[in-house]
Amino acid sequence: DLVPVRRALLSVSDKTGLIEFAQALAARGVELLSTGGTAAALRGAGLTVTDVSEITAFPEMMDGRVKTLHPMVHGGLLALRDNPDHQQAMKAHGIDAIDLLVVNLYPFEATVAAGADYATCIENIDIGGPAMIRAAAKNHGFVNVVVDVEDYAGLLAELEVNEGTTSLLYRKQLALTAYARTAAYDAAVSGWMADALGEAEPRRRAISGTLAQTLRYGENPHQSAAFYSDGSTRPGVATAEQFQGKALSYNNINDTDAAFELVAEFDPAAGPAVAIIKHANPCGVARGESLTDAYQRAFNCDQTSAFGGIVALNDTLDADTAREITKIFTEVVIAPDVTDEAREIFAAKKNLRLLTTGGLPDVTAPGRVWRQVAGGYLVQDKDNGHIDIGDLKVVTERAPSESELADLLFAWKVAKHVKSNAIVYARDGATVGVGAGQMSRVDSTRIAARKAQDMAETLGLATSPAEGAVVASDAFFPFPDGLLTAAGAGATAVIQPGGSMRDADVIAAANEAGLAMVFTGMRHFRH
Ligand code: 93A
Repeated sequence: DLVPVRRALLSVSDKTGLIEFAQALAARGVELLSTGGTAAALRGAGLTVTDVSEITAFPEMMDGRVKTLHPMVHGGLLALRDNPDHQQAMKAHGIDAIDLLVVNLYPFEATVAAGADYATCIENIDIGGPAMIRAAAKNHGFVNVVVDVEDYAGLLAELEVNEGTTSLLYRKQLALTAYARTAAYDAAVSGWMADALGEAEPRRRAISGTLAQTLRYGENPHQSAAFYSDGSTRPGVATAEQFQGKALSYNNINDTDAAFELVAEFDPAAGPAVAIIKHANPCGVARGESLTDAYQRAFNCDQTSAFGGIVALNDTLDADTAREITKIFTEVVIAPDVTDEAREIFAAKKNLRLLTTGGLPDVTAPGRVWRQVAGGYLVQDKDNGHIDIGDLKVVTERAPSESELADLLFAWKVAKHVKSNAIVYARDGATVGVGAGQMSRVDSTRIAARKAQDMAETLGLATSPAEGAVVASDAFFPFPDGLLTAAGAGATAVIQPGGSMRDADVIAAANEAGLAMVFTGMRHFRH
């Protein structure tokens, strides 16, 4: 299955590394064909090149829209070398085989990212490039296709090892990369068109991405897994820079995402905040006087669960906080930035992964989320719902105090990131009990109260921190029971969407218990 590389077509927009690569091919006696700009660059470096327009006997025309779309090119890429009919057709039409295609596409994604106007974006949709890539990839039995500057060295190494030929396995790997590239390219075009149309509905969006990382395994060791990037430049786990520690696992990536998306709810201009995540749910979230203080308060919420957790910070990781974090085993720390001193402190902990993102994402920005079900995908807008004080409706006789209000809004932001049914007790800008993922709301309420009691025992507090705390519920209380459980644990104020058929009963129960309660009118289910 070794096939010699004798004739190559090079047509690249990104000319990085082109000359050295083409020189190495020429040194192997490979004949070079090329399109306008690429040919000019190669000639400029003293290489001998045949213009594609010479082979097609057509000039490049219509602003370059038609340059390689021709049977002399596509026949050379698609002909089966071992098929007599194909060989006969090549002979009859004077088509020579092309063994290597090197293409990188018009920079459509970069053009869009630079904010170019509509017509410029349209002109940057490459047609001939993807057509050639797909043709060469289809014919990987005989043809090599390179779509990434990063793969130049690999191809030269393959030619070196195999004395001017390539193996079928290698060509298959190139073809796989090639189709991933054209799929991502078309997804980018489709996504841009959806934005340009103001397409609110997500259903027209293509689901695609480029392979970012092959993972050791999935949620469990018997599941294989990979991480795909959707090309977004938004700060987050997909775009973060990793400083140390082994590669992230599937669960790490999922948990790190949950941690960072949660902490991004807290604008660093309003003060430091820290979230600690276990199994995609927060086991402690807090604001603080300093980042260290916020970390300690988040940690105190549930010291047991925080062991082996994922820590997200809304501001630059400093030395004091780094020192505090390294006191227990932590899997991953993600922050917008890190000081040199903090990095040094972390360097001593070889297994701790440190990620920086360069900033926080805008949690109110629109986005879409996908979930796979058997036989299809569910697509929805990202939950970027946001509540301000002005949106709250006081429904009880007693209105919340100023400090209760601040805690209610804090707890509400946290509850948005807790799996339903979510119940969050909070006090002085820190969670003191989280009930997550239960099938009944009253169970989540009981668990959250129990966690607050555990916190009191761990820290040696005289009373449960749920006493005098506020409570957030991600969806309405269908009956007074959950609310009464919270009141029984000592909560003084409640935030919830409202909208239950029994709202009147729940409000009456709140009044009787002396609770202040506000309705948000917005629900935050998270499944
Ligand atoms: O406008 S195109 O879609 N029409 C074509 O026939 C065609 N063939 C190659 N763009 C086409 N290309 C692209 O031109 C390649 O994908 C590559 O990105 C670029 C290289 O042009 P040049 O060699 O003139 O710099």
